[in-house]
Amino acid sequence: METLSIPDLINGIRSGDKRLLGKAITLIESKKPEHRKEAEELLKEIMPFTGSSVRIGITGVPGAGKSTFIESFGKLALEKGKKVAVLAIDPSSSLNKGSILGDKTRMEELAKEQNAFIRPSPTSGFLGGIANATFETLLVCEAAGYDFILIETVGVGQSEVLVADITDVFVFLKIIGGGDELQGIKRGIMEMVDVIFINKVEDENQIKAKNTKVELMRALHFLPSKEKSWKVPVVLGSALNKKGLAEVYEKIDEFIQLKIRNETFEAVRKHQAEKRFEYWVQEYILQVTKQEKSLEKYYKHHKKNASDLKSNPSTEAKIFVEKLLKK
Ligand SMILES: Nc1nc2c(ncn2[C@@H]2O[C@H](COP(=O)(O)OP(=O)(O)OP(=O)(O)O)[C@@H](O)[C@H]2O)c(=O)[nH]1
Ligand SMILES: [Mg+2]
Repeated sequence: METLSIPDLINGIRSGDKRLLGKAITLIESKKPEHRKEAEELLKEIMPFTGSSVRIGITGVPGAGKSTFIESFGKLALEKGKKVAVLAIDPSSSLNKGSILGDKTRMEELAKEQNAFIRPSPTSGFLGGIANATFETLLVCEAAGYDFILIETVGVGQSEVLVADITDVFVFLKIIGGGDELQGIKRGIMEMVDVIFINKVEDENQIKAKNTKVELMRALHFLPSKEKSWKVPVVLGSALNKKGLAEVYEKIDEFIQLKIRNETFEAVRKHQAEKRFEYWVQEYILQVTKQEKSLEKYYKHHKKNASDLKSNPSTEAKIFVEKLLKK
């Protein structure tokens, strides 16, 4: 790896050099402690240039059309003079299965654009977890001047929660049929969404799509509203044929404006940052522990006591932390 000073890297990022942006992200994703140190330095320096993008999470069952939607939506944003970065979050990724660059074809148009940047999901196992790595990547993209950061959830399960912890607006892509009308509701996604897009609505399934919309609206009606005065809109369209995307764009804009008026935009971001702080405190305690043999021995000892199922894990944790503090 070529050696670049952190100031060089920052200048490169700020001047729109995508290659150096990629390098900075690789640094963030690195497991090596010395890289982490550099990453911290980089993040510290770029903080003043972050915060100004709209952070959008996109979820939906596999095959719902998330990547296609991102490509079409991204191009629309580019037409409006915006810069677009695309990231993916995949809590299960250890191999490169199904992540956004795994199938290049679906975003290749966007990837060619000067004002677009696409980064596949990081692989697991690095310091800080997937959500934190994705968040830090998002920060560097903001410092590079991207106006929209689109994050595709890959895989099912906790990815929605992870993405909700780092974004401002959550878009749920729904497809008609397959008896899955209530799927999102069952999985608790309906409580998290801000905008719903029913995708693949084309000539032959207009009526079905309208029925799905009615059902969704009915379901939404029974849920407490997440944002004061916001009625979750259900937009019909086709990501492939670029239908309905302008409406989603508008709804996202309206939603962000409302959050700013309600003073929840910044409040939510602050709350998210607090959660990350708490996470990192735990992470660094573990790191300090691993650096010192005697501490690591205690750590393993108390962990073992807990895993023997005879002692209360919280008691064991407390004893360990007390020992740590005495050090
Ligand atoms: N007819 C039609 N097909 C679409 C539309 N949007 C996406 N597709 C197709 O649906 C398939 C899946 O699309 P993707 O965009 O890869 O879906 P995804 O949700 O990103 O899938 P995963 O990342 O694998 O979870 C592809 O064959 C797309 O061409 C649409 O609006 N209409
Ligand atoms: Mg995809």
